[in-house]
This record gives sequence, C-alpha cells and structure tokens, in this order.
Amino acid sequence: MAGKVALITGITGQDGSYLAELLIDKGYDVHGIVRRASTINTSRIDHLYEDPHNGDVQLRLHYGDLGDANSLRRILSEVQPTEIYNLAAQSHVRVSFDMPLETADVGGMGTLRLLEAVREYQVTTGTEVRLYQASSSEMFGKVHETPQRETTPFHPRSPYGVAKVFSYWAIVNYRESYGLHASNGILFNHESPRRGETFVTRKITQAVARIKHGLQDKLYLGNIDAKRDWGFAGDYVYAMWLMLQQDTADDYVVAMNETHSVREFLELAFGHVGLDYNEYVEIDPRYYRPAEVDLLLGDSSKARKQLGWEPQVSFHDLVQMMVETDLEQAVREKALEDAGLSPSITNRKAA
Ligand code: NAP
Ligand code: F7E
Repeated sequence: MAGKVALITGITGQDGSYLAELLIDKGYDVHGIVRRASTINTSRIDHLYEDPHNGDVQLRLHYGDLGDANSLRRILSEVQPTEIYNLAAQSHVRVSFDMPLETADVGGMGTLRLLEAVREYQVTTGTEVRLYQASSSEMFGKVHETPQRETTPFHPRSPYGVAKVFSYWAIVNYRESYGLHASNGILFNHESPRRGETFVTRKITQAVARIKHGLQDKLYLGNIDAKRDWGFAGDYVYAMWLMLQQDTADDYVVAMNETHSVREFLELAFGHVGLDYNEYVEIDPRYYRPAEVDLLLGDSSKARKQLGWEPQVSFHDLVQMMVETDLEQAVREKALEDAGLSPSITNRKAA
C-alpha cells in the first residue's frame, strides 16, 4: 500500500476518527484538515498521532477550512493526496434550521471549493486524485419510495439536506464534466461511542448511563416516533474506502436495510440497564424540527454486491456497545463528582 496518501476533511468528527484509524492500519500516509478552535477538539484522534510500536508520526494535521478555498489549494499542494475523503460539514439537522447559511456554505459550497481545488491540482500536476463525498440519507427526506435506493428521487426536508443534495450533484457533475474519480456514499445514520452528544442515539445512551449512576434524573427528547436505519460508524467508513478502490467512480447507498424508531432505541438502551424509559423520558417540543424526516429505510444491495460490503455490527449490538461505553464514562464522572471535582449537571438540555 506504500505511496498512498489520504487527506480527510472533518477528521476531528466521528467518521473522521474511524476512517483515519482504518487508513493508518492499511499503511496510508494520513493527513487531516482541522479548523482552529479556542479549545482543543482533537480528543477522537489524539490516540493516532504516533505509531505505538515505534513512535513514528502516522497522522499529520493541517489548519484549513471548507470555507477558505485558499487553504484547500495550499493543503493539496503540500500533501499531494491520492485519495480525499470529504467528511466536513455542519452535520446536525436541527441546528441547520438555526444556521442555514453556515450549513449550506460548508456542506454545499465547501464541496464545490474542494472540487475546484482538486480539478486545478489535477490539471497542474497531472496526478489523479480520487474523491469521496459524504452524502446522506437526509437527501431522501420526505421519502418518495421505501426502501430508499440510489435511484430514489431526493426530497430534502432541512437546510442540511438541501446542502447535501447540492454537493451530491456537484460530485456527479465533476465526474461527468471532467472525468474526476468522485463518488457519493449515500450513508444512512451511523453511530458509535464517539457519536456527537447531541445526536439522539448518543444523547440517549449517555442519559441511560448517567441516570443509572444518579448523575441525571430526566431525559428530554423530541419526536420519538421517527424511524431510522442505524448502523455502526466503523462499518460505514470501510464502505467509504471500498468506493475509492473501484476502477470506476459511482454512487452507493450504505445502510443496514432495517429501520427502528427512537422509541425502540429507548426501550433497548434503558432495558440494557434494567430501567423502563417511560419513567425518565419527557417530551420537549424544543427538539421538534420545522420539518421532520419520519422514516428512513435503506436498500444497500448495490454496495453489498458491487463493493462486497457487509456490516459487522447489528443494531442490537450497537446499542449495547454505546450504553456500555457510556456506563464506563459515567463511573469516572461519578468518581470525580464524589471527590468534589466536577459540578453535578442534572437534567441536561443540550440540543
Ligand atoms: P461530525 O462528527 O459532526 O463531524 C463533522 C466534521 O466536520 C468535524 O470534524 C468538524 O470539525 C468538521 N467541520 C465542520 N465545519 C467545517 C469547516 N467549515 N471546515 C472544515 N471542517 C469542518 O460528523 P460525522 O457524523 O462524523 O459525519 C461525517 C460526514 O458524514 C458529515 O459530512 C455528515 O454530514 C455526513 N453524514 C453523516 C452521517 C451520520 O449518520 N453520522 C450520515 C450521512 C452523512 P470541528 O470538530 O472543528 O467541528
Ligand atoms: O435525529 C429525533 C429527530 O439528530 C434522529 C446526522 O448524522 O443522520 C443524522 O441526522 C431522529 C430525528 O439524526 C431528539 O427528530 C427525537 O427524527 O440523531 P439525529 P438525524 O437528524 O437523522 C443523517 C443521516 C445525517 O446525515 C446527519 O448528519 O431523532 N429526535 N428527539 C431527536 N434528535 C435529536 N438530535 N435530539 C433529540 O432530543
């Protein structure tokens, strides 16, 4: 695998961290783009900087931003990547209603800035760069058919979904216009113990653990009848890599092909620690969205057949994995609180 150089945008996020791990394992020279932040936000990738066996540097970070075209051009010429994974986005659907312009600028125009930088780089250096775009099942939104597959029409229901549709078509357009090896992975929801704390799965598993350890007594949620096709992020980043190993670029749905309601997730997660969610969950309309995506169910048969992709972690095991990890975290939090080192935060109401 020597000679392969990967550049990941959004490397500090959930998927970026799993993908960086995978590519390091495969012997890639891995680079990531990070935004400057007033506090350090690299906790998901801190364990990756050095090879634990010999101390060699195995991950390099570069300051840049999808809003800053100059930074993208500079990083491309410094890193000289053979593969680029574009994972950067304001990825929270509800927040996208509060910040539609930022969401569109990063999740839509940001992709175009990157595509232009790649096109210019390829023309000036004559080197082929393969590009992965993090497209989303949110593009199906108010679904036109079930299950959703590559040919299902898009009907986005949020500024986030709209931005992703723009990016999807920009990728297709650069592929058709300039022969760029650019692929869309239309990924359905994927979760993990590294999932952001304000997405519903992690919000639930963290609350389960904190309630179990007496650190919290209520969980406030929005629409718990929504249904999603949830898989494990570690499985899904493998599909991203597979897409860039194909001779021809294409677009693929990546999903578990099963759907569950938020309510079912609650039952499983609370049930795992012997609790009944009905005693702890309260509905807060603050978490409703101006337009909801009621049901997502993917059909990933194309990815399974053409890429040979198969998920390894079931929905049930995913919920268990997330609860177990958050229980360990709650034990540490409780110990700090008992030692008077951490303020008790009860009834948290994060987005
Ligand atoms: P995430 O945890 O929210 O990570 C998003 C990443 O984007 C973070 O590293 C963030 O950096 C970075 N970012 C945000 N704005 C940026 C900007 N202006 N310039 C450069 N980087 C910026 O998201 P995720 O769950 O890993 O998802 C990865 C990608 O897949 C996203 O594009 C998401 O929309 C898409 N997607 C996710 C799912 C899912 O279920 N997880 C499904 C389909 C598609 P900071 O750490 O600095 O904020
Ligand atoms: O919501 C409902 C909410 O925010 C799932 C992103 O990764 O996947 C993700 O988008 C469902 C929705 O994920 C709360 O209304 C109820 O119906 O975890 P979520 P999402 O909106 O599906 C797609 C594929 C992406 O591409 C996105 O980047 O759960 N829900 N109560 C709630 N959701 C949240 N966040 N918080 C609640 O309290």
